[in-house]
Amino acid sequence: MLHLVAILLHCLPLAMGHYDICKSWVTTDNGPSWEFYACQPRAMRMKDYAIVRVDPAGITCGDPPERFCTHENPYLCSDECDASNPDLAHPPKLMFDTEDEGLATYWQSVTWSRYPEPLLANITLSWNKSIELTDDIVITFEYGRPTIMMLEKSLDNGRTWHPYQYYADDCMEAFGMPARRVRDLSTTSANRVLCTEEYSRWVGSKKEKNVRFEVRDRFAIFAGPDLKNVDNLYTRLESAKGLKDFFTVTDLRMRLLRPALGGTYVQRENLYKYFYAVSNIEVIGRCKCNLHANLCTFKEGSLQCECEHNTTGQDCGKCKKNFRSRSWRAGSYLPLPNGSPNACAAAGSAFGNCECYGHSNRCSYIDFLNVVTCVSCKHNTRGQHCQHCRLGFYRNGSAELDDENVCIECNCNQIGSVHDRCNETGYCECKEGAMGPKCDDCLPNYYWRQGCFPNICDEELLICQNGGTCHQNQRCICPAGYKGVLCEQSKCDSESQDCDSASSTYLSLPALLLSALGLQLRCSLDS
Ligand SMILES: *[C@@H]1O[C@H](CO)[C@@H](O)[C@H](O)[C@H]1NC(C)=O
Ligand SMILES: *[C@@H]1O[C@H](CO)[C@@H](O)[C@H](O)[C@H]1NC(C)=O
Ligand SMILES: *[C@@H]1O[C@H](CO)[C@@H](O)[C@H](O)[C@H]1NC(C)=O
Ligand SMILES: *[C@@H]1O[C@H](CO)[C@@H](O)[C@H](O)[C@H]1NC(C)=O
Ligand SMILES: *[C@@H]1O[C@H](CO)[C@@H](O)[C@H](O)[C@H]1NC(C)=O
Ligand SMILES: [Ca+2]
Repeated sequence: MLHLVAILLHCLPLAMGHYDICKSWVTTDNGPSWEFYACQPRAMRMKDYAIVRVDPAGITCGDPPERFCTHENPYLCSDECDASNPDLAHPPKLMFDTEDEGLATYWQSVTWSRYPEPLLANITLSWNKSIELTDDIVITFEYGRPTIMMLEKSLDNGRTWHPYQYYADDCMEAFGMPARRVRDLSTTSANRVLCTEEYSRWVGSKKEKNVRFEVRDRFAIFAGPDLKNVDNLYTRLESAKGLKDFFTVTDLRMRLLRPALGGTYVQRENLYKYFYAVSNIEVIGRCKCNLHANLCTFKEGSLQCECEHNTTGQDCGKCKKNFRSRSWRAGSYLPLPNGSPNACAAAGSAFGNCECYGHSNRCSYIDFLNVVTCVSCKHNTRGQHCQHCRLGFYRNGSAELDDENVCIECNCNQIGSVHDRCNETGYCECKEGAMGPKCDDCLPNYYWRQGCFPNICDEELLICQNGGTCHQNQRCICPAGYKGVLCEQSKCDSESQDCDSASSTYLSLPALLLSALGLQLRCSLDS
């Protein structure tokens, strides 16, 4: 049996062949390197991974024990359902077991003893993972298929539900919908939700047991009756809006609304023959990994894609940390035959080219400039790739760009420099009179006092006169009787007694120059 299933899966058009590798090591003109492709996991028997829930409480037969009979043998009601006896119990898990040849095991509901109140049951399968259906969903009913039922699906782990298909022996009466067949759908209506009468009419409970959700017939609309033209199917799945999502589910729910009636009206006098019994629910599909993984494993109670292409998440639905230099995209089936990986851009790769040299681990896409840029550059760096130094810092020429200490503070003297920026060798821009790499020195003939100021006196050109001494180039300390910047002035006013002691012979060159410039030097004129 297992062998048979393996062969069956192998023969499914969407179970094999295409998109089964994510990357390969190839040799090119530039040497060997990885080549990446769109890839997807193999189809699996998804019933093995589903969590099942049957509602309402008490709908499963056997508690208390109950007798029932079949439509074929309506008056021999000697069969018994007893939840406390393993041989007579029919718990939900029997919808998912592997059956021995010929001996069906099944979940069974209570009988319709409360007629005319409807006999309602919900069977919900949850995967906590998006699944892409690759073959028909087949629900096998022992003792007759429901005369009214509905299949619902969820794409968000059961938060919202949508009708998937309606089933009734009379669609108009049950749902107010005309009966349609999936085989009659066209390319533009392949994802239509319809009501079908094909699986609800009474043909004998042994003759037809299956209710289908026809995935293959819908695929056949694009791939041809024998599903040979798979390329066209993949092209359509990629390009037709909503088509891929139509075959994607996280949960399925069978809403059983009225049991098999055996081809007649409900017979009130024998309600023991009305109930639901499901022996198998086959769901063949693959994990949805957005074409970024070819493996899907069962971990910690859930299926998870083994993501490639530097993606991550349960469905490979986002980029890995440090690979977010451009926005995430699903892989694509196109162009045929290998598709496009649409990998997340690795830092420094040809795609996104958003190396941040280790100074940032976040990139952001600026839409209107169409550029990807590093965000919050650290270590005093700045720029699209954190490749420049912040203002007030300069590049250490002997350090690599990814060195944490690549940017050195300029340290310009606040008073001596024009601003706190410096050039590539760390030189600051100095105010007049200042000098040195940091502008903390003064040019010759300047003195430092909260900045550089021109000398007032010195030992060469601006010599203090009349015995005055030069104090720190800032001023002349004049002997008694003299004043002026260079002590060149005699204090020979009316109060002064010693004007005469001044002598023109002491006049030095600068003083003469000053006098030549017409400055009033009263003492020398007086003498
Ligand atoms: C079955 O599920 C539907 C929602 O999909 C809910 O409205 C309904 O009450 C449920 N029926 C039972 C019998 O639990
Ligand atoms: C669903 O799957 C996610 C991711 O694997 C996991 O974190 C979470 O616990 C699962 N939830 C349940 C209810 O199993
Ligand atoms: C993903 O990142 C690794 C480095 O961590 C790199 O070797 C590999 O080529 C990347 N794959 C893709 C598809 O970019
Ligand atoms: C510049 O970088 C080199 C190499 O990392 C380092 O040895 C040197 O100390 C750095 N210079 C300064 C001024 O930080
Ligand atoms: C930086 O400025 C100093 C002093 O002005 C100069 O000698 C040096 O060449 C400049 N360096 C660069 C790279 O411009
Ligand atoms: Ca079974």
